[in-house]
Amino acid sequence: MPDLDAIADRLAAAVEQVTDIERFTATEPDLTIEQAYDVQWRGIERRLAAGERIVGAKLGLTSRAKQRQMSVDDPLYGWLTDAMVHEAATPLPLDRLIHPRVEPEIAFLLGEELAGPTTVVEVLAATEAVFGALEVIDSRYRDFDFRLPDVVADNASASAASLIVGPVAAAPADVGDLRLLGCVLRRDGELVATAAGAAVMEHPAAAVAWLANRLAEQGRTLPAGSLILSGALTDAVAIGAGQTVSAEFDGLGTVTAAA
Ligand code: 0L1
Ligand code: MG
Repeated sequence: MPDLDAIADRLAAAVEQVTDIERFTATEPDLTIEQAYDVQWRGIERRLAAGERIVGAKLGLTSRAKQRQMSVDDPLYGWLTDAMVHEAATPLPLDRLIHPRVEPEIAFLLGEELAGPTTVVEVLAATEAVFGALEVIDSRYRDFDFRLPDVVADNASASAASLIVGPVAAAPADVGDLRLLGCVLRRDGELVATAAGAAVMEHPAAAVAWLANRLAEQGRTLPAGSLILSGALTDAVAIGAGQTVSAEFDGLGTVTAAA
């Protein structure tokens, strides 16, 4: 059995030292997904012990294209803490990041506890507001080269990452069909990608439902007040010193990350 504590230590050191590492599955091919979630949770416990607080969760691999790349049929999840919430006006701390990439997402703020089994309709009913958001992911692994257990252990590429929440909070009923909600992604003002909400599991709320259902297998729920990043609408775009990445969301304003 892989030494889960040693893997958690190695990941924590890589965050602390801002160094990339080889994926664990290169030497531990038997590392399972459940063991990887165990490692992930050990990393979150360290953050909690250091005074951080869980504010929500994130989903990744929510598009069929990314799932095919990784040869999986399901998304994955990680946890968000208060230390990961980044103010749009503040430049990203590039000295804490290895190879950051930015991706536009629809964020859900839960007004009520969400417990699985649940559905898209129930997720929308439990949602107080949706926001446009940018997630800044940053894998611990050299060249973003990982297998599924590696990326799960690395908190779904959010071990050192952050999120920026957009300026408009809208009740789901006021934004219309989230599957059709459009997004335009630009880097330094130049168009990089366009997408609609359906890029995320055909409905971003389906990703939130998947998460609640997955957590229910462990007897866990998503409490009221949770902020959930439902998954990337487009491919992630690299950001470097002096660059800005902005996402314009239909009805939800524009969110900008500056480095
Ligand atoms: O938030 C994400 O979609 C990232 C999930 C992990 C895969 C990656 O780092 O590309
Ligand atoms: Mg993401």
